[in-house]
Amino acid sequence: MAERPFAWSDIDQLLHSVEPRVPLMRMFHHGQVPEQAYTDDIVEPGRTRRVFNKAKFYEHMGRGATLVINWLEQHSVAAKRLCLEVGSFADTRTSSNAYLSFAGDGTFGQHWDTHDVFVIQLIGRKRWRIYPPTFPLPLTYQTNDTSGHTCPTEPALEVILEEGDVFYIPRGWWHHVIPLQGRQLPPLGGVLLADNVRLCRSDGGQIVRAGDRRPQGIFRGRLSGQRI
Ligand SMILES: O=C(O)CCC(=O)C(=O)O
Repeated sequence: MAERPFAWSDIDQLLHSVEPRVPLMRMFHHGQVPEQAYTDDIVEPGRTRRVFNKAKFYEHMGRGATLVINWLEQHSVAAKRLCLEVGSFADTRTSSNAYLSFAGDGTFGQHWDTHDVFVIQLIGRKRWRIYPPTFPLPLTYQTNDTSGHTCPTEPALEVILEEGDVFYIPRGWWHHVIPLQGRQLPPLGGVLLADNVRLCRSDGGQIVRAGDRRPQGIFRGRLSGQRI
């Protein structure tokens, strides 16, 4: 990747300019953390504005919480570019969520998603454990928590995603994500949600699109770094 598509200054800017309100921003730590636990409503001339309470925010994050920013592309040109790049590659609609963690045992436990996912590791590193589907190609309402299924014990794959890695997971594959420390900056993962992705494969480190079939499995590639 020629340059970071998303820098810490983008996050600073976003956390400063966008009000931390559900559903745009949510904090998770073994379940959803109430907004009041890390934000304040301040009275300004003519309006009340919600802002992060820095001390409480860093306390939660330091203990292992994750901040999830939904529909990131609505607030960040860099994220919009990534959505366009992946959407044009996969020939599908995309939207994006970002997962910011400093430490801890992950945002969610083992789960599957009902949409295809392109993970882009934006900053730092995360470990992804992937397990085979027990309910292949679930529809929107066929979520893991209502299914009665349990995650297989043996992962099909374990990968550490580094900055610039792109990782594709078809819907229905179980996964569990852990932020890794040890570098200068805490990890930030971007997840692009995609509808109806066609078969993709990784070819010598490059992602290529191949044919007009359903996705067959997971793959890992690199961001092209090209600008749209
Ligand atoms: O990066 C993360 O912390 C969690 C991402 C995830 O599990 C998901 O998008 O389904």
